[in-house]
Formats: sequence, structure tokens, C-alpha cells
Amino acid sequence: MIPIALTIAGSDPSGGAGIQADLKTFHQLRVFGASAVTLITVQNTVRVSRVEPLDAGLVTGQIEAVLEDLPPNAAKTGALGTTAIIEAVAGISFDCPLIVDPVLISTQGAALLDPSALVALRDRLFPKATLVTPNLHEAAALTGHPVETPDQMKEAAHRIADLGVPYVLIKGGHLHDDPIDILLFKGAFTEFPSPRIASRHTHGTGCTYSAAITAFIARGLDVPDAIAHAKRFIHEAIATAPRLGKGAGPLNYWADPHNSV
Ligand code: PXL
Repeated sequence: MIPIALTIAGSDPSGGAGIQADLKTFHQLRVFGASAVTLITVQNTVRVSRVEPLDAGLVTGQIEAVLEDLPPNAAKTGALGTTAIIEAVAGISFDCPLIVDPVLISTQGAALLDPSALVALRDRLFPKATLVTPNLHEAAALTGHPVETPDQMKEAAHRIADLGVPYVLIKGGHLHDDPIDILLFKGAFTEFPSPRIASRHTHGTGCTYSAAITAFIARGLDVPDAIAHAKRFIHEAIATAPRLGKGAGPLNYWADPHNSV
């Protein structure tokens, strides 16, 4: 049977982030993609001009429709918008690994989560997650401490794990030196280094990375292997970005998942 993955995330009409990025990633990685939309953005590669969260009951309805008919092998959350939507998602029992990408702002800096909803994200949704994937900025916002160095990434990972999260992946794409992602599981760290690629075409990188991890988990890989494979895919997708749009353009969703760094 073909594996199924569900994304619960916002819509990006320019196709480079949010559910559109997630579905393209699932498809390229040979996983059937289902989606529940949480919010609609008006944006392109240059600007985000509007963010409209949907009614929380509508989000629950979409998720339940998928769960009862196409039970996913893995699910992920992206932009959730409001406390009401977070609580709706946290109230659902997922019979599969849940990957929570704690999206706070868009690539262009627009808020994709109401700042007052950070507490609900941390206290209601994180305990239901198998894996949480903050970048440096998100890790700092979630822990209330600066996260700018590998040592601070490790401290932040412990703080987030203490909220009841089995696997915590802090993404170091914004580190000053070479990017390194750090995974904490059962008190032990695994490091995932990669060379930096100079490119402005990084729209939706976070969404695509967490979607790729979700796809590989849906295919039955364990979390560290899923991260290693997803990292190869995302590296290739950035390196071969199609150079679309006038701003931060999208990645290459036809990237070969087997091409290694
Ligand atoms: O990459 C974060 C993200 C998530 N969800 C939506 C987005 C973005 C970034 O632009 O637009 C809908």
C-alpha cells in the first residue's frame, strides 16, 4: 500500500511554502499527500499581504474527514494561526507519528501564529508530538532564551524535550558558521551538518524540510534516518531551485531524493 501523509498547514498561493510545498514534497517522495488548511495567506515570493485563519471547527472537520477514510502513516503541522486551531488539533487523537513544525513567521516576516498562541503550542500540542522542528528563532521564542550557537541549541533542545517531546530537532540554517542541525533523543545528541548554499531562493525551506521528514517517516524510516534523507533532499532542492519569482523563490520539487550532499 502506498504510504499516506497528512499536512495541517496554511495555504501559500505562490506554491513555494505551506500546504502547497508539503504536498509537492510528499508527492516527489512517493507518499500520497492529504491536507487540512488552517489559514489562507495572500503572498508571492516578494510579499505577504494578508493572513486569514479559518474557523477551528472547519480545521477539525477536514482532519477528521481524512483520518476516518485515509488513515495517515504520519502527519505534520505547519502554520496554525490561532490558539483555537492549536486546541482543535491537540484535541484530535492521531494514530500515527505527529511532526510539529512550530511556524511563527513567514520567510518575509509576516506573523503566521498569533503571539498569544505560543503557550498553547508549547503546552497543548508539543506533548502530542513525536518530533518538533524549530529553527533558531523559533527555539528562542519557545524557550525564552537566546539560541544563536550550537551550545545554546543543545540547551534549547533539552528545554523543549522537557515539555514531553521525544525527538527535538533544532535547525541551524541561520547559524553564522556552517549550518548544523541538532537532534536530541533520550538525552543524546546527533548532529546533521551540511555545507551552506548561497541562494536567495529559500522560500518554504522549513516547510519542505519538515514535510520531507514526515514523508520518510510515513515510509517507515526511523526519525534519525528520515532526517538524514530529508536533509539530502532539501539540500538538492535548494541547490537546483528553479529561480522563479522576483523575491525569495521556491525550491526544486523535482529534486532527486537520492542525490547526496
Ligand atoms: O515557511 C513557513 C510558512 C508556513 N506556512 C505558510 C507560509 C510560510 C512561509 O512563507 O507562507 C502558509
